[in-house]
Amino acid sequence: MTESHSSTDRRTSKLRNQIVTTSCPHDCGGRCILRVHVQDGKIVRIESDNGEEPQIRACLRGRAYRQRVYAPDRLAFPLKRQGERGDGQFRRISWREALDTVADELKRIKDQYGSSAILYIGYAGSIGCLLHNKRAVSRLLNMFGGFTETWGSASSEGSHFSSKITYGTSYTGNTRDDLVNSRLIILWGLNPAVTIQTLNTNLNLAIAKEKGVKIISVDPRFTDSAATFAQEWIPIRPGTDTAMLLAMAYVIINEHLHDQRFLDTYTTGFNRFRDYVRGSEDGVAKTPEWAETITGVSAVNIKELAKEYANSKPAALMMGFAPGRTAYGEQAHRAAAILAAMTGNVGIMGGNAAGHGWVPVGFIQKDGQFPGLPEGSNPVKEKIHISKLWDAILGGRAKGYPADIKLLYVTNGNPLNQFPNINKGVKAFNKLEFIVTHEQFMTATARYSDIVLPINTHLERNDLVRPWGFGAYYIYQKKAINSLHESKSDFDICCELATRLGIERYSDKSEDEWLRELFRVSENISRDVSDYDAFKEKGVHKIRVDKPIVTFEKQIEDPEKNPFPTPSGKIEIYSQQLADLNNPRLPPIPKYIEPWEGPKDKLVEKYPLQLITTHFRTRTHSIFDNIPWLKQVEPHAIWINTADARRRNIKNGGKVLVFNDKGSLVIRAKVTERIMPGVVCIPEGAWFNPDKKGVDRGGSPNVLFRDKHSPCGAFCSNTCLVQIENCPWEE
Ligand SMILES: Nc1nc2c(c(=O)[nH]1)N[C@H]1C(S)=C(S)[C@@H](COP(=O)(O)OP(=O)(O)OC[C@H]3O[C@@H](n4cnc5c(=O)[nH]c(N)nc54)[C@H](O)[C@@H]3O)O[C@H]1N2
Ligand SMILES: Nc1nc2c(c(=O)[nH]1)N[C@H]1C(S)=C(S)[C@@H](COP(=O)(O)OP(=O)(O)OC[C@H]3O[C@@H](n4cnc5c(=O)[nH]c(N)nc54)[C@H](O)[C@@H]3O)O[C@H]1N2
Ligand SMILES: [Mo]
Repeated sequence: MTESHSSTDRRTSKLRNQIVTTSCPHDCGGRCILRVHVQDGKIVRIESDNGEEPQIRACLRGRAYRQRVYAPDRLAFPLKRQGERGDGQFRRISWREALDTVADELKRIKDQYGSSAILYIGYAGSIGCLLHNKRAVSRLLNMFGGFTETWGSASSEGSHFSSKITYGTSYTGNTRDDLVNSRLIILWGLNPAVTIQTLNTNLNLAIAKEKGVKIISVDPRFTDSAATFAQEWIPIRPGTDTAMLLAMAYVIINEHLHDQRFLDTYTTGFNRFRDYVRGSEDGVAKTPEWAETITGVSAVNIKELAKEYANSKPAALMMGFAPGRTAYGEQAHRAAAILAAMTGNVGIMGGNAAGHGWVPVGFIQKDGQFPGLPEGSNPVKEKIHISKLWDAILGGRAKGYPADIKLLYVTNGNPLNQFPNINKGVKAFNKLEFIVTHEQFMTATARYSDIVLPINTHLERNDLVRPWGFGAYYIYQKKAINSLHESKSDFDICCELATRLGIERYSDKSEDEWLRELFRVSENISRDVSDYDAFKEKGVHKIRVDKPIVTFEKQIEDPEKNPFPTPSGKIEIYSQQLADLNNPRLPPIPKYIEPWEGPKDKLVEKYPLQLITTHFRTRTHSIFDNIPWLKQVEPHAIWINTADARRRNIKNGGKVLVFNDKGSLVIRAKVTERIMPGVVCIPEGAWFNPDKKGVDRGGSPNVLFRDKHSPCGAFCSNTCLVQIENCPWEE
């Protein structure tokens, strides 16, 4: 009895000893806690947070991570291309040959064409990690003489831009525990039940709902969030949000429901906005009837929502990033922030500034930036927008772009799949002299590369992980297993390349010394948990807050002492900075500008359906598309309204061809009333897989998108017109 008891103890303690606390740092809105069970150096199962409240519980992707680590198609060795670019034939080579080749090509291109001929695309793959991320290569290339950089956030340039103009900062949010203090919550293009936007958004929406807070969803789709939390769904045509928000402002002004004292004290330029809304500037009053013809939302619904919002203080107008990822999407975010100011919902508990929504918690430096490997400065100054890369590569200086690109370096991203106009991207890739990609899988980008270097996953290395924008915790990402096969981290590869490139000072620290340094420069953490070793041991630290964090609380309480960080010190309804640009497409007050590929574009005669591309439950962008467990959860399919499907004789589950002038793809149809007529939706991130005719069999929507950004630089992944028919070649 005693014996068997003690052997059980030994067994359980052995198991317990091998549960490693770590995280998932891909660019999803989560960054959760993973508790990884390791036996004999192998991961046997993955659980999530079972510690103190609030728990940071992982979703299905984090819990399925074991299948990603041990996937049979995981890249194991350095590879060199054999056949044509894209046909997938590679040969295993040694690390020495791979690194020599990359170093030699970098030197050759720099000598022959200058540093600007090197384009580096580092994106979101391990964006939550402070050390092992894209900065490893930008640091290396800066030390090597520089490179052509990209600009533009694929996520939220529209929302960032609007918040910086209106409030002077992207830190405009309240922690999610404040949602219970609202009387009304509007989820505007926000679907946190699927598209994670910081953990505990759902928990707090559920608590708010139980407490009786009214929740309304404004979205072209009846989302899982609408189904779970909302009392009302208002479908709206994509890219037309500004018109509806302006009409709401019209109603609020007309009925004198705006908070004039708030506007007088904290804002500047309201009268200019009021004049535009009433029509004295352009002769068009922005009435609900005007907006109805643009948005498809009835004038009655617009009036009701406007009045309800203005009369329900404190109310939280919560903007997703999706409305900003449209042709003139920045205008929608500007208009929303102004509605929040007009109703006095800024800087109060239960309110919401309707801005970018970040909260200043987590690993943040004194200057508001996230800590990371110091990148140094880039001698090459010009940058190219992520939507214009293919044109820049194809056209070069002759077409007015800042560089003639010859070499492409990719880490932490799958740009061929994730950036618009894939077919043009393929042409651009084919024009380049050399492409190297650091990857974990044979993505579309890797398949078109010359050298592919295998990268370990975050379960195979130590790091610090920061939450996504609004989360109040820090994670020490502890290595669970050794690097599989011959994989290495981006940082380790760069250390080895530095030697070959004659760069001596690339790194003077070990992994742990760097992490200690990044911990030290994090202004926030030093206040909370000052002891690195204790934090490392504990693995996770949740910030204790007695009450929700409400940004701009100080500005509202004492505006004299605490101006907003804008040029005027006030919330800028009228922006002199924008007026100075003198660009009618970036007006100083938000305006409705007719979008390209919108419902009124002539192109609707050929391509009558508006395509949106939402984030998906089973993927983080293109990550996890190859994971069998996740494939079973929800199939990749295009949402199409029953009426639109009937007209085309399309059946639920049938294969359809989706096409326009830029490309075509095959995908299964999900025929549903949950999307409004005239709009279709393909979840982003499916793997591009063209057949011999050039039709994408993977269903990657970026084959259909125009490579054009909004005036402020927003990525327009919800602005696209397409046609659909039953797939002509398959039963
Ligand atoms: N049509 C459409 N397109 C979109 C969007 C959309 O909504 N619609 N969304 C956009 C948005 S918001 C974003 S943020 C972008 C994301 O764009 P990307 O960052 O290009 O997308 P991911 O698929 O996350 O690609 C990350 C890649 O990094 C790899 N990776 C993971 N960890 C590491 C690592 O440690 N090192 C290296 N070297 N690689 C690693 C993964 O295997 C994966 O292939 O996509 C954008 N594209
Ligand atoms: N599961 C999962 N979660 C993620 C990610 C992921 O890949 N997978 N990615 C993370 C990243 S990097 C980002 S940037 C965020 C993105 O976060 P969001 O941009 O908020 O997410 P989306 O799913 O693209 O869109 C949210 C909702 O907006 C609706 N919508 C689309 N176009 C419009 C429009 O023009 N007007 C209105 N009113 N609604 C519209 C869609 O139907 C959808 O329900 O998500 C993060 N969370
Ligand atoms: Mo994103």
